[in-house]
Formats: sequence, structure tokens, C-alpha cells
Amino acid sequence: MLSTDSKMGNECHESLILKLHDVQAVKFGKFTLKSGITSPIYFDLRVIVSHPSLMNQVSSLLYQRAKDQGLKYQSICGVPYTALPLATIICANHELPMLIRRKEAKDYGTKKIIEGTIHPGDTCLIIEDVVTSGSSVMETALVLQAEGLKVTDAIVLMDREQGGSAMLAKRGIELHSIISISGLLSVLLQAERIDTSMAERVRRFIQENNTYEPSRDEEDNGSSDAKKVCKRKELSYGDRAQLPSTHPLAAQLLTLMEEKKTNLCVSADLTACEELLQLADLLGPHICLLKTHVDILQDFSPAFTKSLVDLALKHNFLIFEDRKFADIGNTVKHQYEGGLFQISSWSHIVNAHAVPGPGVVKGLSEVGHPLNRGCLLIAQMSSQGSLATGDYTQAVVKMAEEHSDFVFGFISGSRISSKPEFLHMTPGVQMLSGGDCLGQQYSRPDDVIFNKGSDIIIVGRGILGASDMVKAAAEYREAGWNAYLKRLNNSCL
Ligand code: 5BU
Repeated sequence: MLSTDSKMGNECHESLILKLHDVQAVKFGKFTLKSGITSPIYFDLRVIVSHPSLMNQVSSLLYQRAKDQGLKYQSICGVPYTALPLATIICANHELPMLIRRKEAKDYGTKKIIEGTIHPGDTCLIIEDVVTSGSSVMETALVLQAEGLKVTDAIVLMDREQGGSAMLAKRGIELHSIISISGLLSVLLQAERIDTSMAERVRRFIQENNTYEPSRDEEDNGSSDAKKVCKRKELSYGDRAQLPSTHPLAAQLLTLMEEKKTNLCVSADLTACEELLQLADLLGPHICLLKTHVDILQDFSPAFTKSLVDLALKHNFLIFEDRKFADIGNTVKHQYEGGLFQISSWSHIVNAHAVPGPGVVKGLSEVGHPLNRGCLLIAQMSSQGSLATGDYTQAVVKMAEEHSDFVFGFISGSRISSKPEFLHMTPGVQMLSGGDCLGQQYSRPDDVIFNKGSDIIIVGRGILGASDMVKAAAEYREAGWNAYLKRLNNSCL
């Protein structure tokens, strides 16, 4: 086991996940689904109706999620059947009006399909236990909409991440889930309820059984984000390296990406130097960048940085110390050049927050520019609730443009500058979307590169946590590169 600290926080719904496993609401093995497909995981959330404390816990989490999202709604409807009692508990506890959707219209009396008082124009929040394809949520939404109600959001306990969220989004409904498959697997793995091979089997099953099939129109254009990408001519990494305005270090990086056919940066978040060097040697052929957090190493020595630089030369990758400088110019100068780590002497790339103002870039540049180093500004973060959004992000783009002799790109979730000389790198990437228990949020490689127009995927635990890290790195590399090729092919030349 690697010495990366993958410990989960407590507010990870850990106890809930373990309880769900205890009562067999989630099971592992071989199950034949309705569709005839054999699945290694099976959810039967119906059993929770016999466990009142679980019912209370789940209902309050569903309600809290809607509150955290700032959702405005006038009534709640649970998708029959399991979510019906959950909606009841929420509505009773918070004195909210509830609507009940009948599975079948009554064949006598009023023939109503919805019970309760309907106020057309009101917004109704949908509650569901598990979403796979999203069809049950959609059915309920259609019935409510036919009665003149608005449906904009649905809260679900468990998203199987098999395309339901994309399907619903396309129809104007945002799905918010409490537990992701990746979160569930992490908790059960850590509690030794399942082993790594089972976790990988489930991950693979989920990836290979995505029920969402984009329409032809969408396939041709990507999502709405990709449509924006498609409006401009898309240059290859190699072409961008040749632009006169491209920073020399960015040109070096773009060239090696094109040559090695990789847009994968591995986030080597390990705590022992020897393990980190072994990882760099092992994954070197697959990556364009190796990202470090040098201050988490327990046994740091200058000899380590020398070995790392040798490996970067051997495998033709660059080193990116994810230091996130965020102080006044004079202080970051010392932090970059001096101290124990002497970062500027070995790391090709560093990053900085723009929050102190342009002085942070000027200070770093005084040290890094003469050494032909480069800097990324953190314009957005992958973590939940990040404040780096909107006007702040725009101000970061402006700051980068004003200091492009040293700043050559961004840490961001998507393409935020249309200037092709700037590189966009995105952390928070895994094969399955979801997150960890401390606010990290994951997007898939294809989404990041093709839909969002970023250039480099940064992957940590998606690779470090795999039983075969080389195989995992090869898979991420392929996914990232194929998404890039798809983007080039899709470009409107
Ligand atoms: P993960 O194991 O793939 O979740 O690791 C992500 C890495 O990227 C980790 O080293 C973070 O410190 C880093 N990161 C991030 O996750 N999100 C951000 O917005 C920034 C850095 Br900036």
C-alpha cells in the first residue's frame, strides 16, 4: 500500500453507508438485473422502511441537500414507492406540502394521478432513493409538469452514475445526490467490507453500463459547453507550441504532449521520497507532467529533487510543484527560491493564488523568469463551495494576460481563456464522477477535455488507489487523449 493519505473525513456519510450495507440495502456479488445484464452490485433501498433511524437519517440528509443547494420549491413529491415515505417524513418535519404521484390513475371517482392540492406554476421538488437511467424521476416529472407544476431539481440518495444525471440535465432537471458510487466504494473498501478487486469490478461495470446515449445532434456537437468550443478553430497541441505568443515552457510542454500522445498529469501525492521516485519511473512513459506536494514528504532531501529531475529527463515529462503560493511578493520570492525545498531549482512549474494581487506573480517571476520557469494561476478549484468563481475567475484571467511572460496557464475546471497560448489544467478527475469526503469533486476525463475544453487532466487517487497503477495510468492517458482527438475532429475548421 502506498503512503498516500487517503483517509476519509467523518462527514462522509460513512456511518450511513455502513448502515446501508449492514441492512443489505447494498449488496455485492452476481445479480441479474431486469435488463438481463449481470451486475456485481445491487441496491435494494426498499428495506430501509423497516429501519426507522435510517429513514430519519436519510430524510434529513435529503432535506439538508436541498437547503445547501439553495433550492426554492413549494411542494415535494417522492417517486413511488421507497421515496414516498421519505418525502412524508420531510414534509411532516418541516411542514411542507406534499404531493403523491399514483402509479396508476384511479379507475373510479376523480381519476386523479396526483393526490394533494396542486397550484399550477409552483415548483415541486422530486425525491428519489436510487437513480440509474433517470427514467423514474423523469416519469414523475412529466406527470407533475402535465399538471402545470415546475420541476427543476431532484434529490437522490444514491446516484449509480450510469447516465441518469446527464439524461435529466438534458431535460432541464438537475440531479443532486447524497452518495456517489465512488464515495460508497471508498468507504466500504476502507472498512474492509469489500476488497480492491470487487471495487474495481463495480467501477468497471458502472463505466461500461452507462445508459445515457446522447442524441446524434449531441454526439456531433458535444454538450452545450462543447458547442462553444466548436465555434472556434481548434488548434492541436503541436500547433499551439509553435505560436509566437506561447511561453517557451508551455511550448516545451505542448510539444512533448504531442510527441508522447498524453495530456495526463499524475498527482504524486505520496509521503515517502523513494515511493514517489518509483512512481515517477513507473508512470513516466505515460505522463506529460508529474505534480508534487513536496511539503507532504516525510523524508525530503535535496538528493530526492536531483533524482526526480533525472527521471523527468529520462521520461521527458515536466515537474509541477503544486505549492499554491498566496502571499505578498517579497515573501513568495523566498518561499519559491529558498527554505528547505528550494522549489525553483527543480520544479519547472508552480502555481499561485491571485488573491494577494499582482505582487504574488511579480515576486515569483523575479525568481522563476530568469530560470525559464513558468506559473499557473488558480482561477477555479475543484473543491465544493470554492469561492474562486465568477468575477474572481475573470480577474484571474486578466492578471494572467498581463503577466504572460511568466504565467502561461490556469488551474481551472474548464477553458476560461480563448487565447490558445494559455494552457488549462484540471484537477479533480476520476473515471467516475462523484467526490471524496472532504469536498473534492470529480469529473470524468472526457467531460473535462471534450466538453469543458481543458487541456490537461490531473489525476491523483484515481491512479494511486488502483491495484495496478500502470494499467490505471494507461487508461486515464487513453481517455484523456481520445477526448482531445474527439475535440480536434469536432472543431469547426
Ligand atoms: P485526487 O487524488 O485526484 O483528488 O488529487 C487531486 C490533486 O490535485 C491533489 O494533489 C490536490 O491538492 C490537487 N488540487 C485539487 O484537487 N483541486 C484544486 O482545485 C487544486 C489542486 Br488548485
